[in-house]
Amino acid sequence: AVHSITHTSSIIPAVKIAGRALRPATPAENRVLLIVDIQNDFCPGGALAVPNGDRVVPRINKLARKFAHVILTQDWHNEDHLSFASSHPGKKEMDRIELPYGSQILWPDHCVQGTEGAEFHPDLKIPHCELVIRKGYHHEIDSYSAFFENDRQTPTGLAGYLRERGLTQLFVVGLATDFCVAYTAIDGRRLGFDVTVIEDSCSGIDIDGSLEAAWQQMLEAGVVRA
Ligand code: VGL
Ligand code: ZN
Repeated sequence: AVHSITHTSSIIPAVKIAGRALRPATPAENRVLLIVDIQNDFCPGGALAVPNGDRVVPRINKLARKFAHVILTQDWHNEDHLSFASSHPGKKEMDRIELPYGSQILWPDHCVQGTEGAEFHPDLKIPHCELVIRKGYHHEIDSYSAFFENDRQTPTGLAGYLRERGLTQLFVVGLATDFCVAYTAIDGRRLGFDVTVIEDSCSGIDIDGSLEAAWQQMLEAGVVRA
């Protein structure tokens, strides 16, 4: 099996997470770094700024250099997306509404396709990123997870990509811990991937205890907190 081969001549340094050295990366390796939504609108000054959202950027840049495989996600909404409070007269930001797929928090307009707010943070430097998964472009469905829209059924295509390429160990970082990171990590487990969330390279929104609840759910799903 691939995991039992010892590679001695790897040019890519071994990854250390929480002080633990993992196997050195090789062309055959199956680890992938999934970087969630490092976009201007989720950073200070943006439309849906996550506290300290930009603080994770240099950490993620550094971490990414140790991964042979890196994938980015990009929240990518239509202008009048149903998850925006502005699409619901009489509602305000952070109100909740019921949609066919469940409860939906109404967000400020953010990450609108083609806008500067939807661009990746300018300091994010991941030249070897091999795939960008865009999500949230179906008008009536929000999409937190990199795998499925919030109906938990409409796929983004990421699972197929990972399976076809033999990438089975996911390391998830980015914004926001309690929404897109958590949904991605939990769906990854549901689909049978090994999932580790690297906490110091994430930042949360934390609405009504959502950060603690998200960690609880991630741990219950078998996500490793590193
Ligand atoms: C996100 C709320 C709305 C996220 C995206 O990236 O966590 N949160 N859209
Ligand atoms: Zn969004």
